[in-house]
Amino acid sequence: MVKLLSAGVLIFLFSAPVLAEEYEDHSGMLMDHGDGHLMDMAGGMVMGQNASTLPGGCDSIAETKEITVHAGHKHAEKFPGRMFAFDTQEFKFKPCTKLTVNFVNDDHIRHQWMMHGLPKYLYPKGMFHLEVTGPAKISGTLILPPGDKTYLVHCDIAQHMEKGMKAQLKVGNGDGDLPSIPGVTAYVIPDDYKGSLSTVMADVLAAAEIAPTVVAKATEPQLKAPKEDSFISGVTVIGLAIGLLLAPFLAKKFKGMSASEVVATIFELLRTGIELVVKLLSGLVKLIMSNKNKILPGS
Ligand SMILES: [Cu+2]
Repeated sequence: MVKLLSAGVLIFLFSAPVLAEEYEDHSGMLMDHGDGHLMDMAGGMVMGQNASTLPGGCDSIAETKEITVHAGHKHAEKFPGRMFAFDTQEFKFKPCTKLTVNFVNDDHIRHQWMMHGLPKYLYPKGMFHLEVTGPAKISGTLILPPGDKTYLVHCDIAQHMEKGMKAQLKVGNGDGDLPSIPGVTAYVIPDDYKGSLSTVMADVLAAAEIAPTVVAKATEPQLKAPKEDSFISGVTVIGLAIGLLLAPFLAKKFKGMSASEVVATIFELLRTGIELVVKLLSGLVKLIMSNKNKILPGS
């Protein structure tokens, strides 16, 4: 019983730090660098902060709103094929709203809330931007411009928007929808889930079995090719050799395939072939290098 209890206590002690994720709050740590640019030493950043200057066309602040937006991998789980996402993909506010965004980064990497297309006389580069390495919170305030317009909100860290961290913020009625907003609008490049992993792997393995002989035979004519500039170059010979060798195999393989499937298969075969050549070459280089190292100390 005592053993069981102590085991329970141990499990609790070890799981406590995992359960209670510490979120660093950057709001009180920021230093004002002017022009709405705030930073702290821990990597938190706010750009385009504006809590007081009315954009042209706004007579007064229409509304004061505050939102909390989470960013992280777990919010993308409901969007097949996406890696990152905000917890909300669409926002709507009245023109001239004073908006405070509390940005919570749930991941252990860097994320941004970056809004584009704002008037440049008020927001540097037309951006309002919150950025922090998580898990952490950071807050910023801006005053939305007048008029109906849809603004892009995204994370600009490489590939994070492409992988799902994209949203739209409509002021008034907005002026349309942006593409590839997870759960809101259609993807510009839809994911292709045709074929299971087992069929894809079978193709790769089949290609790998054929590739060695192709590479071995294709390199032969190149070695024997004459050095003078002839009409049929070494490259042509290799191309012809590969083509001739592959033709019967491809004809069989491509039976009943659509054009796009044929192209995909060709590229897959090429990739496998190139990978094999690279592997052979790097193996050769390693071999030469290791021999050199053996000889040098002795000589
Ligand atoms: Cu990100």
